[in-house]
Amino acid sequence: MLRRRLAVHLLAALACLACAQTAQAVVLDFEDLSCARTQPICNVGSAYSSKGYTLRYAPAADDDHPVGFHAIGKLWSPNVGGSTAMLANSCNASTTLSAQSGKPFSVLALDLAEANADAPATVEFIGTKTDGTPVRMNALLDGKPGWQRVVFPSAFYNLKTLTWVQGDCVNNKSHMFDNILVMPGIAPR
Ligand SMILES: [Ca+2]
Ligand SMILES: [Ca+2]
Repeated sequence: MLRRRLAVHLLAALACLACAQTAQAVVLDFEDLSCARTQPICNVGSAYSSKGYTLRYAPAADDDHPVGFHAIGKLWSPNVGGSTAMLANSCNASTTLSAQSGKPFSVLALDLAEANADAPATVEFIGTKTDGTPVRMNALLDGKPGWQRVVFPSAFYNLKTLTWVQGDCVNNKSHMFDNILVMPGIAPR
């Protein structure tokens, strides 16, 4: 009887754990940007907040006409599949993700695609750990129209910020992004 009760307790605890983890993980999917439902591309400003996280756009230092983030809709033909996505819409602009709570967060995955379906591109991700240490990873876009999923290694858990830079539009073409899977920081073992 005791053993059975223990098993029930364990099952309940495991179910709760799974429950809590799914509840805490969120996907930033940009589907709330309604202007992209009727326009191929629309300006959404220099910051976007959703589900406890914020993305900030910063133009390159020499950019005289920064234009901010733009939502990309299904009418934008390189957006294969047509799910609303996000574009830092100027060359060398950076995008920085942080948690609104100011607490550490973990980035698990996101999707990238060629913004103009034109050429391969490299996107460098730079995470900043809570102690200020940087972690880096490059993602290579294959140059073919359509989305690729980037899965981050555990070095990208427990970040203060995650930054990545738009292509220079000359040697490195621009990308758009969608479906950022994030969750609160995972305590190191
Ligand atoms: Ca989307
Ligand atoms: Ca592609």
